[in-house]
Amino acid sequence: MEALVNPTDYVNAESPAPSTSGPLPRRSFLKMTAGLIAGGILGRSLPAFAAKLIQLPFANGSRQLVRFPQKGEMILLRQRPPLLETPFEVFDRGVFTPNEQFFVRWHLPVIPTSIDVNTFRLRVDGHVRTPIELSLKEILRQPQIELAAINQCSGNSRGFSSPRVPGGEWGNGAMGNALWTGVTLKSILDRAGVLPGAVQVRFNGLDTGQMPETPLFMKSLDLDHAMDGEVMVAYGMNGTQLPMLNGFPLRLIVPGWYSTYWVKMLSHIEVLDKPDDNYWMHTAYLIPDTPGGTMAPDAKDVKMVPINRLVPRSFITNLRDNATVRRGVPIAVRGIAFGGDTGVKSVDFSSDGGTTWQNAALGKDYGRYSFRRWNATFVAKQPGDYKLMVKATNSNDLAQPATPTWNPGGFMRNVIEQVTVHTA
Ligand SMILES: Nc1nc2c(c(=O)[nH]1)N[C@H]1C(S)=C(S)[C@@H](COP(=O)(O)O)O[C@H]1N2
Ligand SMILES: [Mo]
Repeated sequence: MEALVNPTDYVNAESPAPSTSGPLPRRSFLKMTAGLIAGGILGRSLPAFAAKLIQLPFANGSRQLVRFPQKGEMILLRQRPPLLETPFEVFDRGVFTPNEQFFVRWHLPVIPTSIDVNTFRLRVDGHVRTPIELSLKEILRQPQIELAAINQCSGNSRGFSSPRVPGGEWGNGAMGNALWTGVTLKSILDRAGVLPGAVQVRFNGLDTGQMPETPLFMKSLDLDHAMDGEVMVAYGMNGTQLPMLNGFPLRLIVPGWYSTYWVKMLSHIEVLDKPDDNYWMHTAYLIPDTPGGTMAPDAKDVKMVPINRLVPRSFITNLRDNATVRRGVPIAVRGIAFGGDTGVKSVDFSSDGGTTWQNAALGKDYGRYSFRRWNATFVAKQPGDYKLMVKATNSNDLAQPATPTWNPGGFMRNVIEQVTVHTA
């Protein structure tokens, strides 16, 4: 299988922030995409396996490091459909996650290996005045918007779930932050004209099952949400086109919501006049209707609702569990935080297992849906172990919980993280 694009077209792994400020050059975008027609990305041959192994910090956490087309080194969770996790050290390099190490998650095995950018159409129909089919060129001509937002899988960190639950055992790398460029979903819906009586909008991509009876991966948003002017149809990611595995040529961006709604290779938008009861809305991706989506593992008859808004999280990125630190000198600790469906209000750091907390300094604000850097220092005065903890509080005063979330899907983990270091 040939390489599809020149890897240098993509954001350098070491670069701290995407290169755009101002509109993406539309002409060069289409020129670049034209180059994608030639090759396939998930062709017959499997990606070459590196022998490298890493260990995620839970049972069954042994993983291979692999490379897929348009991707750098990633942690392999599953081959087909691909589930690739971002190696955690990537999050220490900056608040934007490079495209080539942005995590990948698909549900259905048949994913197009090439897209013809000239014939591709986004169809908008259902409960609308005029069903339409938009070419990429037409979408690129619309007013462009840009937004930093975190794409986090509902099941990020599921591998830590205790008791264990079925599902992909991700470490903490099924998340990423990017600068997304595209158009508002509202502007596209307005072109078709939503009719009175519409209640939801459903999204579908180009991926399918092996058998025709496999339900398509479709997700829906309430009409008000879809029309809020923030939900976006994106064609740019960190200043360049989306990698195929992250949804080229178009994907939905639902700022502040779990990425199950961020439909990739978006090809069909359908306005519904009744609530969507398809499998992926009605049966899968449900959480307990409780604060934080948590419940007792043995609880019965818990009311379940579709997963929705992100909750705050924060991580230490420059010190690993078991790291050695020097005694008697200030030690710089840094990491990333996010507020979820709103911004970060504060980040607190503890070097004594949560007995005392200090306010961490916050880095540049790229908007409320973005990762935000934080940093703090501490001095290890006595020899021994130091349990470092970090806790984010968002601007709705929602803070990370001290005890882990549990639910049968292994969704929404956001417990206060800890890293134990010891003096030399
Ligand atoms: N078409 C399509 N879109 C999809 C999915 C999918 O299986 N098919 N999975 C969703 C889920 S559950 C996640 S976590 C994100 C992953 O986005 P990424 O692969 O760009 O990181 O895509 C979402 N959009
Ligand atoms: Mo997901």
